[in-house]
Amino acid sequence: MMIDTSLVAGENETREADLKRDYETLGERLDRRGVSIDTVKAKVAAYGLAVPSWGVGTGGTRFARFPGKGEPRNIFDKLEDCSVIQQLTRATPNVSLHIPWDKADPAELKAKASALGLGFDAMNSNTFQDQDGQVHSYKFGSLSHTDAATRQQAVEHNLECIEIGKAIGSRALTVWIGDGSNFPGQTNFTRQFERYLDAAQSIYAELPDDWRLFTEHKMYEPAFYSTVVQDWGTNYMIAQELGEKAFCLVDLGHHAPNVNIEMIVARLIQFGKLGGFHFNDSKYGDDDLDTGSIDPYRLFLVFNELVDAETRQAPGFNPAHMLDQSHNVTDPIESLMVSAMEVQRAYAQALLVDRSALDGFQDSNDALMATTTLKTAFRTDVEPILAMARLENGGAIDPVAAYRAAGYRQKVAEVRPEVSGAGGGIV
Ligand SMILES: [Mn+2]
Repeated sequence: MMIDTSLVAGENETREADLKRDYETLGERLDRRGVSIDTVKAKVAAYGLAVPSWGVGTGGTRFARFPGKGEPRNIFDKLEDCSVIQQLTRATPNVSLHIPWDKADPAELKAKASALGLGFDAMNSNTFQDQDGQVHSYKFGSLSHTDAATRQQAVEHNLECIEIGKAIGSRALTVWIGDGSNFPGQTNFTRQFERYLDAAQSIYAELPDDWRLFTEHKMYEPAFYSTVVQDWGTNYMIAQELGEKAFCLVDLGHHAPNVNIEMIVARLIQFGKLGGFHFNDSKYGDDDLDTGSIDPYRLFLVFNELVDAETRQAPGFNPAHMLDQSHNVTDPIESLMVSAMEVQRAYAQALLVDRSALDGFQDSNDALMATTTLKTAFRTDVEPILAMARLENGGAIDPVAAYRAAGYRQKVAEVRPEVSGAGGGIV
């Protein structure tokens, strides 16, 4: 354990009596609505999502990056930071690695993770930037590049990610490419997508039988005129073309403003192609703000679709859940803890929706009562449920307070030298 367990116990002791009262009061209120608080708590306690390894470093924009103190120096430091998030929230048992940023001896990765009580989620490949010594550049694309050797290099990188993933116990590969164009006429849309599909098929062909391939769409950036995998329609076509192990990954920030994401989620569930999520939030063009920080109602509406599918046991429904956000002005550990709890909150609220009442209002076209049914669930303060689930799982009632009291960041800053602030972009 990275944080002293007696410190966490001491922090919890000061809050436990209040929490018990709040939990009992909420339990009575939910009881009147025919909901068992313990059932909801058990589901929340069993819910886990993955933390991206790159999330624990301070992010930046294309203008600048302002590094924080005690940033992780390598994947092993990152795993330690991830384990702090899991220790205090009990919501993030898995880490999602990014290759080549996290490249290390798989045996050492596995040993470190299991010592920290962590597992590994989906592998993430990177063909959106060039690495030192790389033979072919991705400046003009990777899997959809006009040059066959460049495409082959990108395919081989993805196959390497699968190999590393097999060695550390991952069972999914997430592919996001930055391929696209910046000028009308720069590329032929059709031929470019044909090249992409051909390359993606070469990756898919090598996917182990018990693995899933997630393709992730993004409307724009780094390409600003057109993007090869720009929306869920194209993403769905890819999953259809590739086969039954291919699924669509929905990153909440990768859509145009006002797009009805929860409806996209419903469509992908209906046709058995929802692979999973990258949770974050956005306001204008940024796709990496903290989950639930801008529009928690939208997050709830997404979870409303997920709980609907879970309740009716939609065929093949098994989405992967991961945070994917960039922390520029906060301590990444604090942001990831709060975001993981926001995801759990949306899940708990969605579990409170009176589904048979909602069905009735929908069937009788009572729009007002249907939407009120959702609002009733959303307005419920489920914090006592989340906090009790954390406490009973060995976490902290108030993770941020416990983290600050432990002085973890100050401690690691003593051994981790300050990282250069030069340069912008993703780190
Ligand atoms: Mn993403």
